[in-house]
Amino acid sequence: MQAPKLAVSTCSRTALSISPRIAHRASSNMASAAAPKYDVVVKGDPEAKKLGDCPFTQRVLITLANKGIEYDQTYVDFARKPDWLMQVSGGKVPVIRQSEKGLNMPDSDVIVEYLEKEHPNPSMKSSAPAELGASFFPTFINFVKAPAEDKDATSKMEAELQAINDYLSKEGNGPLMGGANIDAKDASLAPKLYHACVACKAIKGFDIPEKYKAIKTYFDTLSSKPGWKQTLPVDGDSVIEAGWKAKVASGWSH
Ligand SMILES: N[C@@H](CCC(=O)N[C@@H](CS)C(=O)NCC(=O)O)C(=O)O
Repeated sequence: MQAPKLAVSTCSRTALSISPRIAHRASSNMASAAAPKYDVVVKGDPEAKKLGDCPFTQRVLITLANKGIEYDQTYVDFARKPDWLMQVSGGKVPVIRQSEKGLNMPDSDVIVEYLEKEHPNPSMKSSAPAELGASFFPTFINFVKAPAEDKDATSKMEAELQAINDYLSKEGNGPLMGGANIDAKDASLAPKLYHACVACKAIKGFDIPEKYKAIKTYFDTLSSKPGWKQTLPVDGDSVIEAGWKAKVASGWSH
């Protein structure tokens, strides 16, 4: 995990009130009623209060759910980003806020490290190798944008998936990176891997869980965990699919 990149900053509370918020019950292991509640700024539909597609936000939501921390969500329509979000994070989500502490913290790397320090139980520290999946997201983006004849992009993508599949299949490992429980590696990697499964099937006709059995088991196991389904886009895989199709068509790079 990287060192914190950004200091905690404050922003206008009047501006914050314009965004609809919705409460989330993370799990049965609730924080005490007196504890200040986190508000997570997410991509989504502020009118319908629907969570959209962002693997970095999902990482933070999974972390909160897994630690049994109650939170609200503030939905931001990316076509109409509020000024306060531009000031706090340059327009990116996730951001976590806690009005009582004047906390406005962007960047999932920083946020999950902060949550682990503030809420050490249950620990989500991972014993999986730091390098496992470290290049997965850029490799996937390169692959999903590449023409079918780009064999290099294909073999790099397959190597990433094979390494993940091999690690999960090793005796004593799996079904999740954290074994039976979600750990920090799962919270970080699973949303990216899920985006890759959906986008690769829709755009490249490449069915990842079909080819890599431990990855299939991985998602079957995640589905039974609190904090997985509730942190995926409310309108389902079509949202992820449409997002990646638009990114590929625009020549986007991360
Ligand atoms: N390094 C950041 C990346 C966050 C990020 O890129 N979020 C995307 C959404 S998934 C975003 O807000 N992009 C701004 C935009 O598309 O306008 C983190 O880990 O939180």
